[in-house]
Amino acid sequence: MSDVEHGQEGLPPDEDSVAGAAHEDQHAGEGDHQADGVDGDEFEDEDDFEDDEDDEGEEGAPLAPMRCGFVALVGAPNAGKSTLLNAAVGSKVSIVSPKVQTTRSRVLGIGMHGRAQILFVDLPGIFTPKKRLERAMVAAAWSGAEDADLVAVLVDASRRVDDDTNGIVERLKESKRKAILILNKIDLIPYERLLELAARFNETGVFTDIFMISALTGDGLTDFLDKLAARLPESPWLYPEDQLSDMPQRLLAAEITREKLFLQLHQELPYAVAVETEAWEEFEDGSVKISQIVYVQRPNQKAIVLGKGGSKIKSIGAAARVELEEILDRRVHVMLFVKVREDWAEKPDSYSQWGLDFNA
Ligand SMILES: Nc1nc2c(ncn2[C@@H]2O[C@H](COP(=O)(O)OP(=O)(O)OP(=O)(O)O)[C@@H](O)[C@H]2O)c(=O)[nH]1
Ligand SMILES: [Mg+2]
Repeated sequence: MSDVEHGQEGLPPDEDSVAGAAHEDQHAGEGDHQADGVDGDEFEDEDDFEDDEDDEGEEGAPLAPMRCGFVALVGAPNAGKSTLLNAAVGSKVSIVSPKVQTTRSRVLGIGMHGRAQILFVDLPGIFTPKKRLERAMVAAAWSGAEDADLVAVLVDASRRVDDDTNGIVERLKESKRKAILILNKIDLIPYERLLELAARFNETGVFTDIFMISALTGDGLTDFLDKLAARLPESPWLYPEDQLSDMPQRLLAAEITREKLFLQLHQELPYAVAVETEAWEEFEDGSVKISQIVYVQRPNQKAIVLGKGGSKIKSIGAAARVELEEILDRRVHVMLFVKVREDWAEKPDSYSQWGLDFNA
């Protein structure tokens, strides 16, 4: 048996969640709060928008100016960048796993926060790369940081400050680039430890602000988003307000399957896989059939990914289907084919589809 197919058993979605609905909920909760608070002390010297008669709220009160800008999320692998992006957007846009180096390329997440459209740029973790793919990932992270209006450095506060994080701070310092520090995972540690960490990073002179949050529980998130929104340049929004990302659906679907591979495989295997959506067929009953190729690098890896009697790939496909049904809000069939392609990580076309630089 060379390939395994499955997914025909797809069930109708049992949840109403639509990708676009999350934003609407978020708006409902945050609109008032934004209008009277966000621009407070930090932008007193900006436009006197009370003079602008066109920019009035329903009761004649002036609306805060529209803001929009890119915020790059950088940090060592596993700091919680993708978790934060999803929490800020209010929907699953970027994949998350307990393993390092989950994110491989830039992922845009569009967060609406009152009158601000915060364009979060989730990036691969920054570490010392050895392989070609790793070099491309780290290069993408730094170029994402360079292109952004604001750089936010995420640190896993529950762990010892590692060399990767120190290296990031050092490079920002050398380039004289100011950044925002986010101490994440505060649900895991006592407050005293946070204060020590904050003092330590404050001494570097790189950070204009320090926030303490839990991307997982949402603790500290609203305050962080309020302050961040106020920092963005005045600008019309660049995307429709119900859009969550610029990622094509085929790529998102491939990423969801890759997340399930990361969650269900171990040791070096997650790093040996790549996923490509090969076909996307829509049916009259509203369902969609998504066919994907899971590339591995060696025949023995293929055997593990398939599992006994195809059980592993079946369970990976089922998990992907459940999540895709939730995201796409319709019935989904996922067909996975496992193929050995020894050199997928050495082929330029793999890199171009993820927006990575093959020669980084
Ligand atoms: N306890 C706790 N866990 C968190 C928090 N934020 C993220 N995590 C967990 O940390 C792990 C890594 O999260 P990711 O969001 O994938 O981290 P990342 O920085 O995007 O990692 P890479 O893409 O590999 O660079 C996952 O298991 C998350 O559930 C947090 O605030 N508290
Ligand atoms: Mg990530």
